Amino acid sequence: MAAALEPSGWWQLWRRRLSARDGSRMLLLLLLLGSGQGPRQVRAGQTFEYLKREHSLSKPYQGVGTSSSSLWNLMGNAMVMTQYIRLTPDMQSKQGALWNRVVRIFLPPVWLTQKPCFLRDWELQVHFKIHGQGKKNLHGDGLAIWYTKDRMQPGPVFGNMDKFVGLGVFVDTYPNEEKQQERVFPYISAMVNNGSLSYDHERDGRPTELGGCTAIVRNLHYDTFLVIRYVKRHLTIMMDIDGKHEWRDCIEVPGVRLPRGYYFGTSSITGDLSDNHDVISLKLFELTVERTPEEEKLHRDVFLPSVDNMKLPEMTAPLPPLSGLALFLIVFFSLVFSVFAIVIGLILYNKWQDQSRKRFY
Ligand SMILES: [Ca+2]
Repeated sequence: MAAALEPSGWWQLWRRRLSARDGSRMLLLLLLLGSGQGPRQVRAGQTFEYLKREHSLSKPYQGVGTSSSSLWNLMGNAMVMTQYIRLTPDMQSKQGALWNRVVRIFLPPVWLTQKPCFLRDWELQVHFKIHGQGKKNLHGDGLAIWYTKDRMQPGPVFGNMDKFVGLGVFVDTYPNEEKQQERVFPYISAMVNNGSLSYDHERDGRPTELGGCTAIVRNLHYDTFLVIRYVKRHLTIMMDIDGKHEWRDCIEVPGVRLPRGYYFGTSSITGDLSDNHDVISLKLFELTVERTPEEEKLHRDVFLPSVDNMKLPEMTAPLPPLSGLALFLIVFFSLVFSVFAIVIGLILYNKWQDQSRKRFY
């Protein structure tokens, strides 16, 4: 392990430890420590991590895509297999997606469906496999991982809608732009969108990317992983694709403002060229980070995604989404007010009738 440490010291070690890939092993550790309900302390007073089962997916995929109460919905050509979920098979013109939601909750008098993720700091670990018959650039198009306002919206961006609102991380396996000699594919890139930008497929999303790196991920005989971490508005993307059980840096962007209450999903598309795009697991960890009072002020909730020092075309901020309680209170007080108004109306009407009767006699 010591040999794997880079000169930047404990920070790297902390980051790797933070990315404990095996959630079940972590839970076992918690149970052994006699604190099955509690989090694991990663570093004194700093960061805790919890596996959030409601936003995670792993084998066996019971009920996925079939049960109405499933946490995960399938779309398009996506299929549940015993060992993986296949977003697309190695066939032309297919697209598939997998989207998370939390099961519906009854809060009288309304049913609240499709509850999204409200975590502030999180880490998503993606275990995936891309493989197929295609040789030397004759395969495509790759897969995307999403944290977005909308879910289940098919479209041209790796099988998802264009002009999305949120974060997209792309594992692009086919170089569409001929001139990109200096860029070796497959290539991982990230994009934050407030709904105003189009993903330029012909240029592999280059005009709007936050950063990226080469990731040789096709037809490997060992497991491949990607981790997206969002802590204190800092977006970090790392990968473990060399079979060494080590995270390698790919993208690091500070000042990324993502609203809470978005959905996690993954999608893929094939065109003239194809590949099998498989997802084996998605594990979401809640990271609990201490903030100074200044940071608390700085990290207030936002309602539209943005990146500091990067100008996105203006969009009008939508009204903040209503929480379940707010919705319930609005409905409840509207009902009370309506009943009250009817009663007052009836009283006034009776009085008016009495008066007109008196006048008449
Ligand atoms: Ca491409």
